[in-house]
Amino acid sequence: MTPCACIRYVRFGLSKQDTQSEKAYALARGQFATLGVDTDAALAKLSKIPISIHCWQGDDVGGFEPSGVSLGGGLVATGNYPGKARTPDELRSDAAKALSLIPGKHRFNLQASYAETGGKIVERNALKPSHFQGWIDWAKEQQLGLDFNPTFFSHPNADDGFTLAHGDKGIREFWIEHGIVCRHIGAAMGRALGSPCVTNVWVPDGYKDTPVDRHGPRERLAKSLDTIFAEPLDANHILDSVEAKLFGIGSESYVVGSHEFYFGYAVANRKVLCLDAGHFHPTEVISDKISSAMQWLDRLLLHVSRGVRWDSDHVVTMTDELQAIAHELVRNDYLGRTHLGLDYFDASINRVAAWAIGTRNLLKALLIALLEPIDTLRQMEQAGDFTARLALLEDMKLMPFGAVWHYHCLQQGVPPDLNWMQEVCRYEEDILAKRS
Ligand code: RNT
Ligand code: ZN
Repeated sequence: MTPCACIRYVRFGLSKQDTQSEKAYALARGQFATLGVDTDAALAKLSKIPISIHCWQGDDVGGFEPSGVSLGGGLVATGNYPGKARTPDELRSDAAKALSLIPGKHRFNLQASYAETGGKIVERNALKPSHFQGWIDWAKEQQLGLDFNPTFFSHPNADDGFTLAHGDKGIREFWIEHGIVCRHIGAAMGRALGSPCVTNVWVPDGYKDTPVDRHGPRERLAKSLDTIFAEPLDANHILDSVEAKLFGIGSESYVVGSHEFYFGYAVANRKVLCLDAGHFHPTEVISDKISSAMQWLDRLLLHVSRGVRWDSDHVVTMTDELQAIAHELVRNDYLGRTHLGLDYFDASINRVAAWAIGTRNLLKALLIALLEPIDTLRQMEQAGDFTARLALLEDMKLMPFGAVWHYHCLQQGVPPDLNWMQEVCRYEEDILAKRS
C-alpha cells in the first residue's frame, strides 16, 4: 500500500500566494458584481452553514463497544488503508485534524456505538448521557454542536436483519428501549452544547427475498417508533429524525422503512425527514425531492453521500447532483430548515483526507449556489425566456468560483486547495503511520 502522495503536494508550495489570492479575489468580486452577485455576502453566509461531520468515516463504522462485533445492518466498508482510529481519543484527534482543514464552524455526528464505557460492557438499552461525556467535553472545547444516532446494527439482536420491526416482542422491546435512551442522550448533548441535537433513527430491517407479509413489519415499525417518540422532549435540545432506505445488502427485496413509509410517518408525526442521497434507485435523485418534502415538512436532514451503482457510500465529490442539492437549498431559501450531514465511509484512502474532501466539496457546492444570480435567472424563467436561462446557467459554470473559495479558506485560517493535503500527509507520517 502506498500510504501517501505528499511529495507531489509539497511541490505546489503555495504559501506565498496570499497576495495573489487577494488580487484574484478582487477580480472575481468584480466579475460577480457585474451579475449583481455580492461575493462578500455569499462568503458571510457560507461561513455560517454548519455541516454535521459523521464520526464513522474515521473508523469504518467500527465504534468502540468492548464486545467488538463486526459491521452489520447491510453496511459494508471496503479497504484497509492504514491508520484507522482505534480509540475515542484517536478518533477525536483525527476529526480535529480534519476540522482544521475545513473552513467554518461545524458539528460532529455520533453513533451510540461510540459510547465510552471505560471498558465495561453496557448494553445498548442501558446507555446514558454520561457515556458520552468525553464527546460532549471535546465538542465544547472544539466549539462543535453534536448530532446523534441510535445504532440499530452491528449487534447480536440485529443479526437476523430485524430490529424495531422484529416479530419477537422481546427483541423489539430491546431496540425500542435503545431508541428511548438515545433520545435522552441526544437531548443531553443538545442541552449541554446549547444547540439542538438531530437524533436520527435508521433501522436496517428488511428481507433478502420476497416476503408474503409486507404489512406486518411496517405496522410493527410504526408502533415501535410511536413508543420511542412518546415522551415529548424540548425541541431546543433534540430534533427527532427518521431515515428511509430502498435496499441494503441482505435486504434487497424489501425494506420495512421505505421512503413512502417514513415520508408518511414524518408528515403525520411532525418529525424531521432524513433524505440520504444513496437510498434511492440509482437514477433517482434527492435534489428533486427536497422542494416536494418541504411543502409538507418543517425540517429536513440530508445525508449527503455518493452512491456508485448502489448505496456504496463513496466520498462526496463535486458531482452534478451535489451541485443540484446545494442549488435547491439556496434557491429556495431552505438552509434555515435543513440540517446538512455527511454519510460515507471509505476505508481505502486516508480517512482524514476523506472527511476533508467530502466536507470541502459540500461547502464548495454551497458557495457556487450562493454565487448564482438567482433573481436574474428567475426573471428569465418567469418571462418564459428559457433560451436566456439556459445560456446564463451554462455561462455561470466557468465563473471564477475557485478564486472566491481560495480567498475564503485563507480568511478562515485553513489551507486552500492544493495546500491542505500537505497537512494530511504530515499527520499521516507523524501519527497515523505509527498505529499498527
Ligand atoms: C445506512 C444509513 C445510515 C448509516 C449510518 C452509519 O444506510 O445511511 O445513515 O449510514 O447510521
Ligand atoms: Zn444515511
